[in-house]
Amino acid sequence: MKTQQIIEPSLLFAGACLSGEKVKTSRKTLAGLTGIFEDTQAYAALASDTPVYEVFSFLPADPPLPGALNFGITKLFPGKVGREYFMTRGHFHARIDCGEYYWGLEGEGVLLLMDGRRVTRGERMFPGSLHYIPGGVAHRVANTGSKPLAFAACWPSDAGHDYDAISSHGFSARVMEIDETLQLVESCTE
Ligand code: S6P
Ligand code: ZN
Repeated sequence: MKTQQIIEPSLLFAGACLSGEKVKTSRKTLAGLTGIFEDTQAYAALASDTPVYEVFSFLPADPPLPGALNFGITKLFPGKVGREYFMTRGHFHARIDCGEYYWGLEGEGVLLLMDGRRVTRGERMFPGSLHYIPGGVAHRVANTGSKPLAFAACWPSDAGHDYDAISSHGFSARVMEIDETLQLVESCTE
């Protein structure tokens, strides 16, 4: 009888933590989010080194390969700039046909989804929520709770990121606290 050794996995995904030798970490502070929040005075009054989010990702194909899948966990801290909740930068995929899955692990928030005609909708995120993001749809997450919001993501390795369209025009709606209530407010600036 021929036997083989059963090996340990090279990645661990426990709770909201991703670990493994090849996991990369990136961190975003307020300094890296210039121009995305509506209230520029409130933004300027906050410490620029305030942590906003961390991304732990496993990118199996370097360079990217059609068919290969990336996996990542984003941990988005609670906070607000003026009345607007801390959020990710947001992006379209450079390869516009590439979709993505997001799913909620910890905390609560809102996933903003904006299509190519700049129509934006918001989906509630919570532990166990699952979100399919079709190709051609920009995505951004806001933490609307008082604890860190963690979500996992899986996307094609060759999707790429297009941040320029969002840097120039933003999303057409913002996740804000108005009169102590969570609101999705349509922007009139873009
Ligand atoms: C990648 C995926 C996520 C985000 C992360 C940070 O396609 O959507 O891993 O990169 O949530 O958001 P952003 O908009 O700063 O890349
Ligand atoms: Zn994406």
